[in-house]
Amino acid sequence: MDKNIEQAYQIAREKYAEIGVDTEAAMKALEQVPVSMHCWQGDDVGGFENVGGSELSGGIQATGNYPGKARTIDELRSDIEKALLLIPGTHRLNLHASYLENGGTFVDRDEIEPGHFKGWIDWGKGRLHGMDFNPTFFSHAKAADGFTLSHPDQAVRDFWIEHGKRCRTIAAEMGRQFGTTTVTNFWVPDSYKDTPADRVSPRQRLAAALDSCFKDKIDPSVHLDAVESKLFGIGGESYTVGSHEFYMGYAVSRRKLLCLDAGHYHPTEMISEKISSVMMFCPELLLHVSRPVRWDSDHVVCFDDELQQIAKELVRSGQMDKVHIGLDFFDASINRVAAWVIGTRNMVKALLFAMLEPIETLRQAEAEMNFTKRLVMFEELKTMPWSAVWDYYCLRQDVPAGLAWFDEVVQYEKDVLSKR
Ligand code: RNT
Ligand code: ZN
Repeated sequence: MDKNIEQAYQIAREKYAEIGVDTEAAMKALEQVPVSMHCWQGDDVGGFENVGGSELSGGIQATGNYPGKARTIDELRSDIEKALLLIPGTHRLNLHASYLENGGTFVDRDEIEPGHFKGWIDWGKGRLHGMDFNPTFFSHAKAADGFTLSHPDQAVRDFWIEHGKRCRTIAAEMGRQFGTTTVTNFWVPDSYKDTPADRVSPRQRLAAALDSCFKDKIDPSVHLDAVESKLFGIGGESYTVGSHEFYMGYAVSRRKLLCLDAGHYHPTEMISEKISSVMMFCPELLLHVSRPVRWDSDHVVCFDDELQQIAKELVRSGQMDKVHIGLDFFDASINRVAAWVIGTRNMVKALLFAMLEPIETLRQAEAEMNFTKRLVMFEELKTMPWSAVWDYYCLRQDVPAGLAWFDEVVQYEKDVLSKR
């Protein structure tokens, strides 16, 4: 262990002890929290349904053309392995259905089976805490007019319902194989570019279609369903069928998980503010931690105010067992492995920062209406030596502290990515 990091940690430990915070307990708690890293940062959401990936549609966009994008499942796995080696803790992988292994023969969305994901599961065992899953309701001919589960044509809806059902079967198999619950997240792009004449019917169709998808009961210890709302997408600016109100109501009435994506609200609306309410009324919570810049731009997650607030809300809830933390960003303008590492390390770092909060003292000040003390403490906590605890945690978890992880990514780019 690096002597400076060790010494800095000892000092930090004492400083935190002075304010009643146990750094060892915080690190122990942190170890228990897996983050679900999304596969789609590695290939700009292209997937492997078609050779070379599919053209991205559904109102989401990956911009940039940084060299070295994963072109095959093996390349993607190799990139994920590299990233995971640089992130402290044991984490999960979040897969989309379009990342199936079809052996080179096209398999349509209504035909996929657990076998198409066996390679992923076998590869993930021993590496991952588990896997999460997503039906892919975009980048497909049957979603070309912007509608899937709420499409007016029953045949189109049935196609997508079948896809949703099959995804749950696949996900349940993942949950069984890993021995941890797989969360399957339903996000559909269904939306209108311009003002609709009928806002009601698509929503009624979406609710009915989701009910059909979720008809079969699955043991919650292996599988849970989540639904994700959105404000608008590119080309669907005026009306999104699955709005926040729609899914909040749906999740509460059907006892499903609600997925809060940090980029799916009005620019000044923060998901950190929503977590406490959602957790009161939904059985569990899924997050898509992302970073919106002016819109749902899916920038790499930074250690910014909102990320810190999100982590604090989760930790303060005291219900981490009911929270599933997923990431959702895709930046094709920088080294993609670095993007994963930056965003995922930031998420873990923010959780540690939150776990180093003397929450009882803060709660007490608040209960006594001592808002001065509350603000004084919040401000002082920002410059406590939490980064010394972070560095120490990284080393204890056998991953590089500080900038050293980046040297490894640079080397990987030289040896592997630049040859693609
Ligand atoms: C789109 C949603 C959705 C996707 C992924 C790829 O706006 O955020 O979660 O980003 O499913
Ligand atoms: Zn999302």
